[in-house]
Amino acid sequence: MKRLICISNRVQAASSGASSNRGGLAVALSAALRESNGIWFGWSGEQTDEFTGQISFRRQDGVATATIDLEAQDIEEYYNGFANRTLWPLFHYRLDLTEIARDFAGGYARVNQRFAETVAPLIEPEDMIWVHDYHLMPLGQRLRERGFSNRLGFFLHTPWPPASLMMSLPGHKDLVKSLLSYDVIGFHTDEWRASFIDYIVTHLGAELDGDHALLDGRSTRLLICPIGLDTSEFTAARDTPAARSAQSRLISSAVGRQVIVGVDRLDYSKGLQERFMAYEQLLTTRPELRERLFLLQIAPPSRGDVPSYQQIRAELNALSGGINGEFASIDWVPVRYVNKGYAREELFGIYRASRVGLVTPLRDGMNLVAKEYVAAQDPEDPGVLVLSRFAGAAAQLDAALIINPHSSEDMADAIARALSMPLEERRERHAAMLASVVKQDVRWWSARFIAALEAPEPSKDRPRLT
Ligand code: GDG
Repeated sequence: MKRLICISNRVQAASSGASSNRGGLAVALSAALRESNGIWFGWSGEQTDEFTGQISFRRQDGVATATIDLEAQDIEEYYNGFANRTLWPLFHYRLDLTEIARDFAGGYARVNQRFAETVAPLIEPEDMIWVHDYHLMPLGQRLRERGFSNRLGFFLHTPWPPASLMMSLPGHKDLVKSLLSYDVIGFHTDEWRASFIDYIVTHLGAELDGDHALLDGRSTRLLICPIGLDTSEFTAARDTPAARSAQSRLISSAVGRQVIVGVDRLDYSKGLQERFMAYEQLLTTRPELRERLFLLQIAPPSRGDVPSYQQIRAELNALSGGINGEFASIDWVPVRYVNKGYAREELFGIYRASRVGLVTPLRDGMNLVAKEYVAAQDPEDPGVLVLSRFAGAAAQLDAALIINPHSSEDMADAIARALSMPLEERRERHAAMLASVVKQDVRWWSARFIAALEAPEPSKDRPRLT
């Protein structure tokens, strides 16, 4: 297989055991890179006084990494700005939180140019290049402009928003057009791909030939490629002391009460306020359940420099405090709200000890927590996954209890149903979901994307502009 160069905003090779709040991308990419013997290039997460483009090479947990430091202005305008205050909310359908500023757009263009300049000397003619996520959409075009004719792929880990929302972004046409410099673009679901196709056909005049988009003589394959879990690595946690200890601590502290668990980065896309409100609805309308259950919400803070994240944190503090103040008794706390991360092994034990897994984002590209919850269950006595229809994962995990997170009543009904679900139905639903989690795991995902990247063009006659 040809050498693979992965490029993403941050380089955080996965290391099991460490307590962290690494995103799904880190977990997935390390597995893919170890197998392909590739290089992972990106920002170190460090700040430098002046950008030099100097690369630090390391080997982290079996993965070769190459990182650069960025200037304070880059971090503010590109990362905190355009990536996290403009594109992230826009791509999660939150126009109300989308901040438009020319400085942000300028910083985004500058850092993408810097990525292209610094990664260029590492690229050999035969390498395949796989760029990740919304931070680096124009990078493919910047590399083409430098004369690279390598196979170039891009994977979007978030949803793709409807064209009507995309149009609120100044310069949207150039940005989307730049994506068509790639040979392959991967999406988690048919829904995100369909939104993209709608945009490029309506606003760019692109044509479709099967799953290829054609524009200006270039052809780009639009691939549905749902990310999966490193299922075997994750389930290997079962017999570790950390998993056993977390599981038994949670069970013994529950003193017979049923555990409902949520594990999410503290992010407004995850629907945490709506989840707390639905739980409050459950306790209000079903008093017989009080004292017989509790909600454990693990929510490690993320992107704390961004004002909307500070605000959601304050709102969640108020909501959880309000529920506890209203319903707690001398020996029962209805919400255990924890703003810190746990090691993956501990998470395994926590999922396994929980009767209900609540994954209720308002919008999510995929959501790996849903798959982790399924993988961690005891197949003989599994818990029940309550899953938002707006998570990409719902397209695969349709044996979950699928809910609308905007309806507290809908969610409260589903939690009540999950708590009283007969064993046989739990087993059936779990078996169906586990089969999909095992079959379409992270190796399946990376192999599918890489196969598309390696595949020859459908028509050799079609002129290609570089
Ligand atoms: C983006 C997309 C897409 C969470 N708390 C702890 C912890 N985590 C881990 C989870 C899971 C990962 O973080 C979160 O992944 P998600 O997929 O749920 O969400 P995002 O971070 O928003 O990821 C998403 C993903 O990219 C991949 O394409 O699925 O839709 O938004 O693995 O377990 N890990 C540890 N301790 C914690 O406390 N160790």
